[in-house]
Amino acid sequence: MERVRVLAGHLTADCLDINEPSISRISTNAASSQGNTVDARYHARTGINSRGDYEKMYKRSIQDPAGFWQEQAQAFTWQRKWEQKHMDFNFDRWKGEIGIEFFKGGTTNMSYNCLDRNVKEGRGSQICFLWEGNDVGTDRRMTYQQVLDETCRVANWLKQEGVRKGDCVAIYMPLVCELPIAMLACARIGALHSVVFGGFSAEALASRIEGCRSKVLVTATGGARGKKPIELKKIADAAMDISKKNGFQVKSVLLYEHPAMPKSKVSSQQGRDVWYHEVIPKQSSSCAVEWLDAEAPLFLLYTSGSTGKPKGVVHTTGGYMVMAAVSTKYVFDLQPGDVYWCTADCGWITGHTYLTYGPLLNGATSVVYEGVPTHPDPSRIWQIVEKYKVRQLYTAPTLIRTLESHGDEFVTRHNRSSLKILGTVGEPINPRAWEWFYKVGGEGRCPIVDTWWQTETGGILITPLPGAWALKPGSATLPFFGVHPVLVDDKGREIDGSGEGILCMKTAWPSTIRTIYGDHKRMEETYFSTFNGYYFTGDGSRRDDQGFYWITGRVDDVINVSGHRVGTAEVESALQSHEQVIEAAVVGYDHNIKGQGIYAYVGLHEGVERSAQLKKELKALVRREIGAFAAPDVLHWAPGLPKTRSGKIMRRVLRKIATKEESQLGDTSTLADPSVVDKLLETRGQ
Ligand code: 6R9
Repeated sequence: MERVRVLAGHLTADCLDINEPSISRISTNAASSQGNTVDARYHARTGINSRGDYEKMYKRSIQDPAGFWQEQAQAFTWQRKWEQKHMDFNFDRWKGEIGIEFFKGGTTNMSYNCLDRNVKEGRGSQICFLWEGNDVGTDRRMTYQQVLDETCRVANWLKQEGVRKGDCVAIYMPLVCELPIAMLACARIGALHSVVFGGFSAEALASRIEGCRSKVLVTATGGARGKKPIELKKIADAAMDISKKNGFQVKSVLLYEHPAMPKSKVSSQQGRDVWYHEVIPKQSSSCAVEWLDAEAPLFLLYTSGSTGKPKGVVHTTGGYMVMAAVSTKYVFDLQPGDVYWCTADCGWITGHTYLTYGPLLNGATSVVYEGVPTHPDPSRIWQIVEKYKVRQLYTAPTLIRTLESHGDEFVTRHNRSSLKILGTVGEPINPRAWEWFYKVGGEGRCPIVDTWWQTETGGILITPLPGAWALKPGSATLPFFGVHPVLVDDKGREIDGSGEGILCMKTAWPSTIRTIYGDHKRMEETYFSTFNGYYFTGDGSRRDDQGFYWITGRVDDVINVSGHRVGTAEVESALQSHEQVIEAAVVGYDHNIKGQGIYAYVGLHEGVERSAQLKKELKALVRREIGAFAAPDVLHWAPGLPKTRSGKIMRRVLRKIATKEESQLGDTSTLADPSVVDKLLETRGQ
């Protein structure tokens, strides 16, 4: 991956009103700026087949967003229709509280629209989930009717346990059908789900359970990913113990027995834990839906930011539903009955919007794969594509790079003629990986939709529409309907035409983040105070003369590891919790496969030996505190950290040392002790 980082010297702290390190770089993709064009032919069933078709609809969506979105919303079942003036938003802190409202006055239900509506429309016997287990040969299929029945049973059990509208249910599950079903069951009764990715540690799970005071936890004995089974229940138990010490007690646990981790191998606590297979089949398979206000919260999902603890991003019922449905339909040209596969886990936003809600709202068949894509070998993905005749395949650049590194033969041995559209998400895709995915994965026939969006945006905001315009590898191209991106400079002034700046949104879209759970002020500060009047994405971007957006990556202290957001502050705080550590600073660096890797500088107390064993311990500590994906790739013993006189760490210097670009350190005259740099260079590689 060839990337050139350009220091954004003009982006200073003063004008941004945030700390110096927070916005420090804009990187640009040198190879892609050439703008290689690829014209993948595809005829979309949505009727959007040219840039002209798109422009017409896009213009309307911007000129009359309320009218546009209500037209889109009509495809769904609403128990009560929205009011005439149903849409409103305020992105201006001077005018008052930040707020977003769509379909005001309307009532609907997500679970109804995903399940009952499909069954009523005759898709009861159509496959809803095609589940594929980690081991070849383990699979399972569930029809829409079966998913509806099971959702009702779980919903009834939740009600029986006292879960009510507005309560929060934590879900810590492997990627089995019961995971999206648990989400749908919550949605059915108006409870918020908070899905915690199965790769998170006990500490991380505990803080999420406490964060939303989940009285109920849905979990499993374990899961299977790759060669070794995952001991989920053990981690869940540890998490509940931690929460108990913190004064919060989970009342009931719904425990699913995963075949990879038999019942006999886990402990369960009487009075608190119940077995899924014992209690759920006894429940009734019908459960009336709770009709909810369009603005009632649907779920919260924790995500990492540049400071502090992860934030519980809240999405609401009506707007999120419409955005999920409409974006899935247009971006993937998804029609009822299509076999569609999103490789994400439900623990991330992509698994919410594009594995669960989006495909079901469109009556599609969603492939759910529990295992790792290279298990038992790197042909697995393509074998699954062949097995289920997948039409749309939506995945992440980090996976594409991994597969590419194993060579073409693993791909070409499988029949991929069913594939029509490929998609990527999570991080900027480098043109080389794009071209490999296009030529080898998609046989040079399938457009690639490089979709840019975030946990906070709920749905895709910048993306190609398949077949509508020629693509440029590395560019997410144009805004989706109803989305109004702008690039701003350091002073928050909009940049016209082509140029480079910070990506912001000028107006609200239906699935705009509504709040941070329990902390509205934090949401206002995080997203609406950097540039007043705009939603601040935290990403830099370039716009070329065709109006195409080229996302250049985060401009804040968030590291994107294999498409997963890791906050530097979280990793630092984990490292600092070790008694032999005095200070720690973490930066991202370019990594061939992961996109970005984690580089940690660690300062030790006087007299502590810098040993390989301690490095191991520290990595394990991060794994335990956050999760394996956040463990530093490189640990650098730091005799000191480069700090300004006011005590702020100059991360730009740390980034340069990490990438061996010390000849380009820039101005270090404001460092309190400039000799720190030399000392760091001496300890590099130790
Ligand atoms: C959906 C998701 C969001 C961050 C985002 C950006 C990066 C996502 C991208 C992309 C370039 C794309 N990102 N898609 N960068 N091109 N197509 O990933 O949500 O986990 O919240 O991450 O991921 O930096 O700000 P989330």
